[in-house]
Amino acid sequence: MFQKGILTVVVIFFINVVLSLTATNTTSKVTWDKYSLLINGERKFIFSGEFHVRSCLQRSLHKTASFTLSFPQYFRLPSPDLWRDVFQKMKALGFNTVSLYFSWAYHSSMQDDYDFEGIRDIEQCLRMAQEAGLYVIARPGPYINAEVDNGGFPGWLVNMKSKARQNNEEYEANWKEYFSAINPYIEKQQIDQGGPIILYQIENEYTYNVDANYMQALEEKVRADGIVVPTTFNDAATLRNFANGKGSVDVYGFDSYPVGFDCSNPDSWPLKTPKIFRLFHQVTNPSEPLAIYEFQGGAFDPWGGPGYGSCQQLVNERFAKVFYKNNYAHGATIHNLYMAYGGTTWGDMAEPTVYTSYDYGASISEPRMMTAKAYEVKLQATFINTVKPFTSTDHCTAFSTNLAILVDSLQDPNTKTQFYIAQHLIASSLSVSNFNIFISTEDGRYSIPAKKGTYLTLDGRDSKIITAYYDFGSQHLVYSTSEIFTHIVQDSRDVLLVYAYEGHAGEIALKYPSGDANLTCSSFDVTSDYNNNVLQVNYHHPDGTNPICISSPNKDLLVLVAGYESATKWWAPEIAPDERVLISGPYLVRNASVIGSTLSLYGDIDQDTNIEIVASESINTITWNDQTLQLRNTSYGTWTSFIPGPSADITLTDLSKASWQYISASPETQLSFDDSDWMNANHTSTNSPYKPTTYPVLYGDEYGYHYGSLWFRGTFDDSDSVTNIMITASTGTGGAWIAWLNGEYLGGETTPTGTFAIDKTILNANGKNVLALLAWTTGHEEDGAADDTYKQPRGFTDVSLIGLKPDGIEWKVQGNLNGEDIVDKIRGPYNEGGLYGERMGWHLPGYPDSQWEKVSVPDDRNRTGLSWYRTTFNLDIPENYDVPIGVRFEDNTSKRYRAVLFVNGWKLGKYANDLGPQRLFYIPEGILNHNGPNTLSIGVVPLDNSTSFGKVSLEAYGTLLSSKGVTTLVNSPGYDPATRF
Ligand code: IPT
Repeated sequence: MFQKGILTVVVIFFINVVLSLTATNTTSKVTWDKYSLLINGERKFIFSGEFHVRSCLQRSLHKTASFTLSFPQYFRLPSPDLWRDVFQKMKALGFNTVSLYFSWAYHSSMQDDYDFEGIRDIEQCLRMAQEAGLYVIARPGPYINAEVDNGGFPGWLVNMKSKARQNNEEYEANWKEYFSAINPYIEKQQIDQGGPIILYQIENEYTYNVDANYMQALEEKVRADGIVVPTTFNDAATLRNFANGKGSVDVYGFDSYPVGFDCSNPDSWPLKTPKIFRLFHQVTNPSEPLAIYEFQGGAFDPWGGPGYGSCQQLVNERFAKVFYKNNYAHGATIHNLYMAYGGTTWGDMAEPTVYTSYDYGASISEPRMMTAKAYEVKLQATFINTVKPFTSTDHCTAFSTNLAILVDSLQDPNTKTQFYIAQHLIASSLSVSNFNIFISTEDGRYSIPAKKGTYLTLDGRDSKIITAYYDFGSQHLVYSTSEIFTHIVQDSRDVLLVYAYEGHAGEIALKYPSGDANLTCSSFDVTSDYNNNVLQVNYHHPDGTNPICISSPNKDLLVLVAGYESATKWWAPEIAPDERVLISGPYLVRNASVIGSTLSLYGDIDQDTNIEIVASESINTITWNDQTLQLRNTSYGTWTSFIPGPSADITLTDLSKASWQYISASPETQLSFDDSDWMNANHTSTNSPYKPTTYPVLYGDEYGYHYGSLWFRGTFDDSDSVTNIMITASTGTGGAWIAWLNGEYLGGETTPTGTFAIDKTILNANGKNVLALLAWTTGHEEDGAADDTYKQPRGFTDVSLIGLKPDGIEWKVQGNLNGEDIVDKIRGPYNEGGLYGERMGWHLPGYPDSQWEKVSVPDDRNRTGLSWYRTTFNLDIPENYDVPIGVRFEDNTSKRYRAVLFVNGWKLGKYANDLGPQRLFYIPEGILNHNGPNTLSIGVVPLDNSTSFGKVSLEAYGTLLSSKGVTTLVNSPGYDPATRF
């Protein structure tokens, strides 16, 4: 058995070698081998093979380059200038790559019709990523999941007879149409053409019901379209799909979400971090780097869920500490966080399980603000960027003195630098553990920390990377029990910044073979000991950052010892490749540059901020956002200064005092309404695998209406015998529907079925009767299992009028104005649904609403049916301020109503007063005019017969003095009567 196992591994290994050697059509600018990606012919981090590794039990693989994260789906931030802001923030946090989904649906409302302009300008998006200094992993699908409607398939695909994500002619013609439209943009932005794209993902988590011929066909098309960067694939888990054999990709990887998606128990962690990755990699694709193409960066939250605050807590900075470091311990060198910035699932883009905000509890919050996790990610990414040997290591065994602690050790075969990654064996453990670890390096064997009575400490849910046998600047580090943030060369001395939680003991050992070293500037309790050429320094991590100056015969060293909180405030922007300066204090340091003797810093400030700067002594002027700073010297050779925080008085219009226009908005419910220009809903069969119980088919998609609310009107005349109406709707989780008969409210339901006994007095015996049905939909399902689930209908599957003669009813249907041939090409397919106000353009700036009734909001009147409110307000946010603003709804949550929120014509919120959890809706600057007039337009959909409408207010998420630059207004066309009919 054992031998057979070995044989299998060996055979798989050789197959892999052969396959990677035979890979063709790829650019020489991005290649790979078992160690790493090579970009532009060079390993990002150099090491020289896997041999001669003393003390390593297993000789393994890996390591390089990319520490990546998933953006920001450009389609979730409809304001292109803010893409730049998010990219720059990601770069500042230490990422070097972003992974970008492209959404088929976002670019195609109608077959054969593609749009890559304005907010859909992916070329601009890719350029901005590159300008920010990021590589890109392109993930165009065709299927993307991503909690978007249809998993990214366009609405029109729903009517396909054939199965999606399988090899068949109909689907193939469709995805080829899309690939032919999008691939030219991706092709041009590949690295070999000077662009940022280094990898191209085929499909997405195509893991169940797979058809290798389909994968193969996608790859052939991609190559035929001129894609020359390596192809990748993200398996849904460690399942080996398309790692080898037909349809396999160049660099296989997998996804992992160890705490799942239930944010309602935000402190509940699994007992263990994933333990399989290293072994899985060795068995599955040992000739490629270990790639985790999606690792948990947050979680999504459903309608009625606990809200994104809880997801932020579930996937908090502690999670990032423990679980990301565990991945590194397994050898992951392509490590992509999903998401790092979530954004907004605006309009009708969402699939049913998520609501408008897609904050995701990610590192950068929906309004583009920093979180505690962002700062933790910065600590890790800066370490990875700085300490090169970490990117090329073999795995070794290591031991601690505490059975509760698991230690993985890694060694770079070239430099012999070692890393000991310590975590609690029980990942969820809350206990604090003290321990020593045994290390064995070229310097010797040690039990660290060496100082009696001190220990390495791990708090509950904590993990540390301990570095040993490491050369930096002119120093040789024997080991450090404090974690390294970064190090720089400051002319005549080296600077090392280390951190741990406040109060933890730290011990640094440095080799000074040519003589003793002295401590010259320590302002806190530090002891040292020089023995056998090794200087051992001991201290406890303080509340702030304290210096230890070491003057030695080789080169002086400043060690900055930080407590965790203080460490998170340090930034280490590059001023040249691998040359950094250090700045402590600011909310964000976007970038830094040196020209002559001036250091120019750009960043954002949230409050009065004391800063400290470590940079070359040749610098004599330091500017912050182009303002010269007053500098003071510290006794230990750094500068301090002060940056005044935001001082502008920012008051937002009080909308409860504003004048609003009001109109009732559901004429479709009335018997007299003229629906003669509506489409007949008369299909007696459907391609959908989800067949209705009653006919005709009352699915919006069937008639080309794919997004948002849908109206169906059924007219019948021999009505005197109708006694009951039984209805089953299919609106999606969190959806709702309402029925009216001859203008009388029958009921509004949040469950699929409803039965209404019909009071004869409502009916027009021997006259015309109209049953009007409104479906408030929450989008189409995804197709994660490749089984056509995305074709679940939106509309009604069963409308039974008990007592009506067969075929006694004629149906009409109405969705968004003009169906697939959308009227508003600028805002695109997700912006409008089928509500009367949406069809009439009541959401658009400039709609002539002066004849509407003047009211104030909250509006206490009880009313039947839908209504619409409009108001305008001005903003005057001062220059250089970043003040993300949202619209908040507040009401008694027992009132059952839904609302659509439009700002300047853009649908930026779908609100469910009865469900929540979202009550504050982010309106991105650019859509929101921060210096001028704005139009707010709200359609209210009461589910009950009478409902008042609650409070609406403007709210700032924060106030930053910012270097993000000017955000240009997004083209937001106003009302044009010629297009509305
Ligand atoms: C993974 C998808 O690839 C991604 O698009 C997104 O939907 C993510 O999940 C959850 O937010 S699928 C994985 C959970 C099996």
